[in-house]
Amino acid sequence: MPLGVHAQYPGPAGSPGSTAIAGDSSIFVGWASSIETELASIDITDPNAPQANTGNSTAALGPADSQVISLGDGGTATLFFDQPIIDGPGADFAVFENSFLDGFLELAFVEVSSDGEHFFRFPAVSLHQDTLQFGPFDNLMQAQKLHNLAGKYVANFGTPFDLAELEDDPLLDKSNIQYVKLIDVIGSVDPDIGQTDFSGTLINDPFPTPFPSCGFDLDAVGVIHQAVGYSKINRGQHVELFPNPANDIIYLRTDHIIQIEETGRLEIRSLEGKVMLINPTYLIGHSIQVGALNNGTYILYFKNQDIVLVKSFIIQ
Ligand SMILES: [Ca+2]
Ligand SMILES: [Ca+2]
Repeated sequence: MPLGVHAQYPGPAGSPGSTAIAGDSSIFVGWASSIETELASIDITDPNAPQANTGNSTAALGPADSQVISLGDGGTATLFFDQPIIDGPGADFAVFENSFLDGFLELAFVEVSSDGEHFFRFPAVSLHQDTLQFGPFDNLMQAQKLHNLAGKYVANFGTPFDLAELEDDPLLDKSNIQYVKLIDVIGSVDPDIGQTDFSGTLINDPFPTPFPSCGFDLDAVGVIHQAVGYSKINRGQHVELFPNPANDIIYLRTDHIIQIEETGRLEIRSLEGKVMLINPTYLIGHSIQVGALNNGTYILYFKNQDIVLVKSFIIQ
């Protein structure tokens, strides 16, 4: 058993020690406010199979209500939030699926990102056997054999995720999580199609499921710990570094719709986290001299009382 893997994990909603969180819990301080989806086939083994087509993507926004969007085999949904998610004590957000049986669970990997480009996956664990395929009507799955996989709990109960379980990385700012991405686990135990948990075990979940509601059915993502007081321009898509790749000079600028004049602390760090440049009074839009940096990838942080920005760029 690899380091960090337990013999078993918390059991189904309602059982002693379960970490399932009811959708109407006052622990939730926010919900996803926008979404992008890439829906996939209802049967990845059938080239003629249609896309999953249950629900509208807006069903995943706002509080858990059992209205869902089905992702299909390997489909994805990326969610955005009005305020960044931060790493507070214990779980920081929870994902809701719509299973109605403790033994029939459709699973998804969960990834987070600060910049919209670099995503970091929670180390998923499946302790189920990975040789005998679970079918859609077997009802044999057990929540206590799953960890860091969305869909562990039935409808109206969120599966919690704690950012502290992700390894530290200079490209991930746990005080500024802008994006949560869900990737349907295909669930096949055929190694050519299936997907593995962090220890290399194939993740067995009901397969195939050639129905319009195939794959992970995303109901909602609830926020437990969020940054407060940030303006909306902290969304990665509203700011850019130009030119990128850069050579001598780079500009941090906002888009033409949201032009702002904000002063704050600017830091440029190497991928190893070493601070290469500091300007405590940088005004957004002004040039940044980067000619002294060696070729490579760097991360720019901009922070004041209203805004946190994290963007990577290349010097070449
Ligand atoms: Ca946490
Ligand atoms: Ca919903």
